[in-house]
Amino acid sequence: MDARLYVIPGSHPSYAAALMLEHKGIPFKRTDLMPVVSKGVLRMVGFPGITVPALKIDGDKVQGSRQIARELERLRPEPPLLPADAEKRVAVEAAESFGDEELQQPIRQLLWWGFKQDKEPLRSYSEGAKLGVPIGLAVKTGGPLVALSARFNEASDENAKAAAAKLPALLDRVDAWIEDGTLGGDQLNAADFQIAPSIGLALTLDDLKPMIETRPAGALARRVVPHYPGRMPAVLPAEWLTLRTP
Ligand SMILES: N[C@@H](CCC(=O)N[C@@H](CS)C(=O)NCC(=O)O)C(=O)O
Repeated sequence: MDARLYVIPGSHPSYAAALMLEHKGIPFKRTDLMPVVSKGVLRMVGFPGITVPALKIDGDKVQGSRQIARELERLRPEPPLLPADAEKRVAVEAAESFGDEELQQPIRQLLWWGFKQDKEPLRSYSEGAKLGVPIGLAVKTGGPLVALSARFNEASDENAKAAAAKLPALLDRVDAWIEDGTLGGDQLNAADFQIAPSIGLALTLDDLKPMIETRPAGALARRVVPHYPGRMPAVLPAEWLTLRTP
């Protein structure tokens, strides 16, 4: 199979797509894109949407982490990403949707809010990436890019504060799925590959690490993404971290 995955370094759904390609044993080439610039490049190479992960596979174009999961399952059914048992499959699909629709965004917003305070940590998230420009230069000139990405991801003070408040309840749901066996089983599934990178990314934020690392969710991330690149030193207002939305 001829596969090329378009990613933004540090992007959690991009990480999910890469893990699923590896799970299927499909070799692939990777194109690293800078945020914002990514949108134009994706359009230029013929994708209809403007977000990563985006996968070209045997001439077809698939965009979105869940769509990529389905396409990989169709192209190469073994080893599976979804359980054969109907009831288990429904549970895995529910957890996977939650990962995509509810968990990704607050973590993304906290990260971009952090870059607005200090763009230097951007460098650590680009470890090993080939961006076409020296990473030092990308970081030095990255102010407008951070501002645009923060706006694109709606990482306002208000939304970042709400994201921090929401996180404990989101982690509780992940822990409950680990407890009931939907996540973290012997065979990793599409929901594990969707959710673990989000938790892995959250663990790179020094502010969030203490509330995650001792949880089952933290152990799942350590198992599935033991070397998530990047580190964001503490930047969040302390009072945000004590808020809790049920
Ligand atoms: N829920 C979508 C999220 C896609 C998404 O928002 N990707 C981000 C990176 S994590 C992106 O491409 N952002 C463009 C940018 O920041 O310029 C998925 O799982 O594929």
